Amino acid sequence: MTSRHAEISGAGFAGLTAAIALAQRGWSVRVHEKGESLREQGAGIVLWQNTLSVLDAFGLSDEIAERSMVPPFYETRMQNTIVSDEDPLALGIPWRTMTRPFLHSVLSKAAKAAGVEIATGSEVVGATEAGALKLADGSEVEADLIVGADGVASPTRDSLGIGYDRWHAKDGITRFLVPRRKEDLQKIEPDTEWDNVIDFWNLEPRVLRVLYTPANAEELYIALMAPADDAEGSAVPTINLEVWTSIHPQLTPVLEEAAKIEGKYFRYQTNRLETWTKGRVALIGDAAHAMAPALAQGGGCAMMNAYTLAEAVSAAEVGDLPDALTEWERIERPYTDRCQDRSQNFADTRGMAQGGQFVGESNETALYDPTDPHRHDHAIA
Ligand code: FAD
Ligand code: 3HM
Repeated sequence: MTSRHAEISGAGFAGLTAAIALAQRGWSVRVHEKGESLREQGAGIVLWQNTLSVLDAFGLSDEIAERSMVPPFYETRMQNTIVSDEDPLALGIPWRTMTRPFLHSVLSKAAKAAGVEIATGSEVVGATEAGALKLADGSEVEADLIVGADGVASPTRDSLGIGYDRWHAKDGITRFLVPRRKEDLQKIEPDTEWDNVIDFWNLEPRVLRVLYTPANAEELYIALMAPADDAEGSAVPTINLEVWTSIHPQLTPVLEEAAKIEGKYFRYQTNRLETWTKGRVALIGDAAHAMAPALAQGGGCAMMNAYTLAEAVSAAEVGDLPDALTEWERIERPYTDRCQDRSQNFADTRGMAQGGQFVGESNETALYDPTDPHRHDHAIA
């Protein structure tokens, strides 16, 4: 392949995954990250087959395994009664929990090792269909391929005038990484397997849900969900400890840890774009398809689409890239659209409180394997 060049806006999970996949296919790649340093501020993340297969294709599985977990069960409780205990592995769904800073550090290290140039403190203000990124310092850089991976407020998307519909759900979430405090939790509930993911739903007398996700031996990801119109439940930067421990007293040790940290409340949001591509520009990740996190697939879809994008453009002639992008969107996007719909529906109905989530169509995205050349033959369509 003759030398090809890509300029990417944003060094989140989407931008870094695209960068690695392109570099491994012979592209020269530069990523522009507006942050002064390369880091991911979020808390925890759950990855499934659709992203674990990408990490495996990158040769990163061993490194990921060093600081992540496969919890024994995914437990769901309603008003503190267990409604389901599911083992995704036994159901044929590979999964793994970890912290977001850890995943980000593994990807950024791999990108650099693959020869990707990462320019920090480089803010993108827009793009052109012909194949250029416009930078905040007034300069313009050209490429065969432009990738807009600059998140939910994407300037790449907005500069091209790509419109979108947006839905908000009534709930939102505040996320923390805290010490596990497993022994203290065991003193309170000795019979509980505190290595499980436990989704503590509480709908009465008020909607206050805690998603408890061990991320490794030391760190716990806890996500506190409350309706946006509940001023006490959604209070930040410091959570209302009294309110949260009154509903979830068995989690007091870790809620106390969360109360020491400044949190941000995110209202659930889905964005549906009129197109993911324009000319030589492709949008991936939250720039293209921000979604409610119910199915834990925002990062997952970002990474699987970044991977298939790299594969699609590498298989095409440079002159045909705009058409190749259109075809990539036609083939790959329906999986993400359906995932967005399901996640938004779970967020609207709070249906995950019923437990038993690993059934039927809900598993479609988790089971998707973007590295499988025959994936479209046997996917649930
Ligand atoms: P981002 O992570 O937003 O990265 C964008 C990058 O672009 C950033 O580094 C930013 O600094 C940079 N940038 C922005 N503007 C510019 C600019 N002008 N110039 C240059 N750089 C710029 N997903 C999962 O798969 N599993 C989960 O368990 C999960 N849990 C979630 C829980 C919650 C509460 C939420 C809200 C989301 C969750 N997600 C989860 C979704 C996931 O976090 C996102 O979908 C994912 O981080 C999107 O990655 P991204 O790279 O597209 O965007
Ligand atoms: C991992 C994960 N799963 C579900 C949600 C949710 O329903 O808000 C959030 C998450 O981070």
